Amino acid sequence: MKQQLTLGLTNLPERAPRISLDVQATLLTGFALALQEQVLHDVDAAISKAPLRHMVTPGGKRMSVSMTNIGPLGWVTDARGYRYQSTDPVSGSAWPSLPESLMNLAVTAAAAAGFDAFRPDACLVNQYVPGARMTLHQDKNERDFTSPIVSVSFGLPATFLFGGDERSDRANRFSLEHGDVVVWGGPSRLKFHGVLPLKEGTHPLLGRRRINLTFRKAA
Ligand code: MD6
Ligand code: FE
Repeated sequence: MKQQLTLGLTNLPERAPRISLDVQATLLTGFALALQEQVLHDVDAAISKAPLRHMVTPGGKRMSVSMTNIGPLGWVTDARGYRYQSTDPVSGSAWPSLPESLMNLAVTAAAAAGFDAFRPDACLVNQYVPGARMTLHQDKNERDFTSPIVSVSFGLPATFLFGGDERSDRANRFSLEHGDVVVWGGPSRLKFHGVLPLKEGTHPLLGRRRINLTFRKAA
């Protein structure tokens, strides 16, 4: 009887520790949980130096996701286009430096997915509130496509779309939850991907938002 009760409580649908999204694209479920406290503290500190802001696409659209950067290079978009630069256009100062906790998370996750030599020089911070989304896109402003991208999710869950080589290719859907890490590279590096509008909710640690960190080798 006791066992049945215990089973009833613990028998929730568990997610596999590792889910393959595509060739050399791996979801490491919960990989960032062990490091979350220091990482989230360090991300907060960086955001206080280089605040989150809604950037504008070259076509003039204000993005629903607010962004900032940590590390030697930061991804920006404005009327002049998409690019990486070493300074924050809002302050004119260098982006906050990449703390050891973040570097360590990116390097160990990449290695766990089979990319041993990954050393990021950029970390883009994306903040979603309910309703915010990221339309299908490719990440192709980096100079180095041989390096993977390491993507870390915290806060509210999101539905991630993972498509093909063409925008019109059918996209598979995956749930990204607090602590999940996706590593992708090799033949998957330039696949179209996006995030569906964030659903309403409140996360115990982060409240009404989702934070995504993407580590890249940009230069
Ligand atoms: C996000 N992620 O998860 C958006 N890009 O909020 C991305 O656009 C992304 O997760 C390149 C590689 C991994 C990603
Ligand atoms: Fe992307």
